[in-house]
Amino acid sequence: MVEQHHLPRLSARALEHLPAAIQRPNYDIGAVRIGIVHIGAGAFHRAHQAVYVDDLLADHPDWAICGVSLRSHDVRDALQPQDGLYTLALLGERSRLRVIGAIRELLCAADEPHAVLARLADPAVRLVTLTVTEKGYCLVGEDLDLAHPDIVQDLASPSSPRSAIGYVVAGLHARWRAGTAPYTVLSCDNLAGNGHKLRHAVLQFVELQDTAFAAWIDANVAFPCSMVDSITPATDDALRERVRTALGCEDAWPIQREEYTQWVVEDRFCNDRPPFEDVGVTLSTDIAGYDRAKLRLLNGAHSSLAYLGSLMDIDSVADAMREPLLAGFVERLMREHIAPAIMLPEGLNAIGYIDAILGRFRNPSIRHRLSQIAWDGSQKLPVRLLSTIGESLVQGRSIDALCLPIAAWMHFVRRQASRDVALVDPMNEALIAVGKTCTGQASHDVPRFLSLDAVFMPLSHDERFVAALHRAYDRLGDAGRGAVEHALSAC
Ligand code: CS2
Repeated sequence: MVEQHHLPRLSARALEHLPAAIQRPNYDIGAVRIGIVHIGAGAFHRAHQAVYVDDLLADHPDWAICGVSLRSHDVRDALQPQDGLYTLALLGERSRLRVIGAIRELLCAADEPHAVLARLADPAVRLVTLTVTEKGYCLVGEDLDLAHPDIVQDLASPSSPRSAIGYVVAGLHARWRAGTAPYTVLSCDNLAGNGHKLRHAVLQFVELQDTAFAAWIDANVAFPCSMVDSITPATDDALRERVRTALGCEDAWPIQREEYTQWVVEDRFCNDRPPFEDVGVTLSTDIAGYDRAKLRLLNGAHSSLAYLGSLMDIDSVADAMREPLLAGFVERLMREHIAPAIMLPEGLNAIGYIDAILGRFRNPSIRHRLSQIAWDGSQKLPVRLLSTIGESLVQGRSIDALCLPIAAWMHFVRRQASRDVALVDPMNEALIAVGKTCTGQASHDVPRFLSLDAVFMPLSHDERFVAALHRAYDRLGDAGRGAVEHALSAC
């Protein structure tokens, strides 16, 4: 066994003793001021938006971040004792480590709601960003789910919110009452038209509360859309050990991502904005095309690998890309079935974009587990694959290949249910209930899945879709490795 020496904790004081190869903040972390509240301070935010902010704080010190977790105190408890600092591993041909200082305050809303509300009311805060994942928006279809328990509670007591929407609204309410300028609300989640969806949900919520306040939001608050992209595998022991050895410090929660990163933001802010263009963010007036390309191609391919690969007992994306049948299928899916069915942004070359995605998936320095991508299928499939299926049907295109990963998800749910393994999915209970009744026969199982309106409406009424899904489900047979390979070679 390797002897574990007691190492000092990463902290402001430890910064100057770090080895020279470790990049660190090029500004005084004690001298910057909070201008952004971020809701959902998980690994993706810390690996993506916080890094752009870290790049601009030396010249623009009033845009530091207050990172808020809605429920869990894990991030706060890990990072507060290390002065908010954490290590980011950038994985590429020559991987490197970097200590990020942009998050200057960490709050857990469940434990300290008043501190969060005070920050949101602070006029120095001009921007609120969110990464709360698809389910954090509490939507059914395009609308706010008024039956969602968190929304029910927040509508009943708006001054002590629980949901992200509830906090965004409570902060805006304090500013409206105080005559303070509102903040811009910027969604950074993988949802098409994320800003439009968030705005619509906020207005639906507020209209039930106070129509004058709703009119003020409608006229004064900007909800720009954004597209975020960087592959961020969950932290594992190998990363912790690497960081420990390289820094000579203990970091309670280092994170990792690929070197590649992209952030496209709609340039529509209502109260000042960071000079994002100086640090590599693309500001655009229309980001719908970028959004579509990324969600449908990269994320659509990712979810396909996740479900088909899991049935084949494959561990990671890079491993999946070493399986010729699976890699070939996903490449055909992107080139022949997704790209031709969607409108790409002007100037984006589909061939090059898909080549780059395939290269990123093959990156051998990254172990991105398929089980991580398989989370929240009920939320991801509609935006990633079912939307493309809907458009392909309108265009009269074949949807057989696109239905294979959907059928693989159904078999995946069935398999987990038969093994009594819970799914990481907000619809876990409903899905496991369906999975438990499955027999493996398409005629029996597929209609049961299709009755899950939140996932399949409006497609479940389309006969062509229903028929193609039955075929795909049957094609996957017993959903063992051999059957999946057979189905992949036939598609
Ligand atoms: C992945 C994404 O976990 C998943 O569902 O598809 O997190 C993906 O890695 C990112 O969107 C890449 O930008």
